[in-house]
Amino acid sequence: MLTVDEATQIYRILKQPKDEYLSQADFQPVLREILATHPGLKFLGRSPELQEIYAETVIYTIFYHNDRSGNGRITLRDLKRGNLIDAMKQLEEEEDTAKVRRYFSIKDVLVIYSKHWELIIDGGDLNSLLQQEDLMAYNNDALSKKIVDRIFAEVPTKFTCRTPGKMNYQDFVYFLLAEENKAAEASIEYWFKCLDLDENEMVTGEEIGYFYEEQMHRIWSIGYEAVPFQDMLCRIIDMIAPQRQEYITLRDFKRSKLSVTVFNILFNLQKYRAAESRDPDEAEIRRKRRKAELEHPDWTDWDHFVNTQFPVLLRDAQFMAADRDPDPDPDSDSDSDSDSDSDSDGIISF
Ligand SMILES: [Ca+2]
Repeated sequence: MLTVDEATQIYRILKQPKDEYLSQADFQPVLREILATHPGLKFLGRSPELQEIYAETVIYTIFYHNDRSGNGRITLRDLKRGNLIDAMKQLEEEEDTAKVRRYFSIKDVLVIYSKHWELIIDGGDLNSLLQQEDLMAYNNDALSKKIVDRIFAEVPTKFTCRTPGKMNYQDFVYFLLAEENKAAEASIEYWFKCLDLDENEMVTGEEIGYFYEEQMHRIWSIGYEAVPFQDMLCRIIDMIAPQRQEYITLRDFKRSKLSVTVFNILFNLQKYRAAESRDPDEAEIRRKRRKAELEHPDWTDWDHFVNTQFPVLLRDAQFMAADRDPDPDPDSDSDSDSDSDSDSDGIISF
């Protein structure tokens, strides 16, 4: 009998016999096994809540990148096309999940979860829902209303949340990966759908104008000079260099190295400002980013995001722990292990 390739073997083991795809539920046993056995996740054993956050977040991240039809199913073809199998193999050999980077990094999970938690007024948990106003507040009101309207109209992805007008944790994870990992294939598709108002698979000057109009007002409102629309349209066409001058296709966006810049120009005020500002603080952030890019040429936007946000998260977690318990009782039975690393201690307290 001929031996089958690795992807096919894993696919057959994980899927339900009657199905020709993998569902999120098929990954639950995999995550349970990883949580029970992986040395880098041992410290999560003390917190069932964090174990659940880890499993859910990893599964959503896997589906964001690999469920290419957006119907909650990963086919064998999707699995062969993506990099999930490689990441699973790497996870087996690597004690530090952060080194695997894709899908399974505990750092990624904690950054994602903390971003969700930050947006919920009065704190929340995995089951807390977000509404449109909450998402508008993301990253200091970075996004335009028009783009958030498109997200809540469920144009780029159908929400799995059953409460109308609300976004659940999975829907938020999809948004965050699209926003902070804009160059990923799934993200370019996400934003392309948002921009393509009439869903004819082309983004025209008129559609660009619809989004840029609001952005121009926002740029003015913070005291910056906004590039007039026609000039900006020419710049965008130059940056994307589409096959046809009249419109931009998904393929044009995927081929261009400047799609992320264009998306930020059209609907993200903070990222637009960060790129354009002469403010010394912004210049310092850009300098640090360039340094990190030289040191880690293989990092994606997502890796840069996680590595900037994680230290902030640890610092905040430590503040919060100190605030909650300003005078810890020295007689109390502390369960802190001397063998756990400092990162894990910080994480546990958040
Ligand atoms: Ca269109």
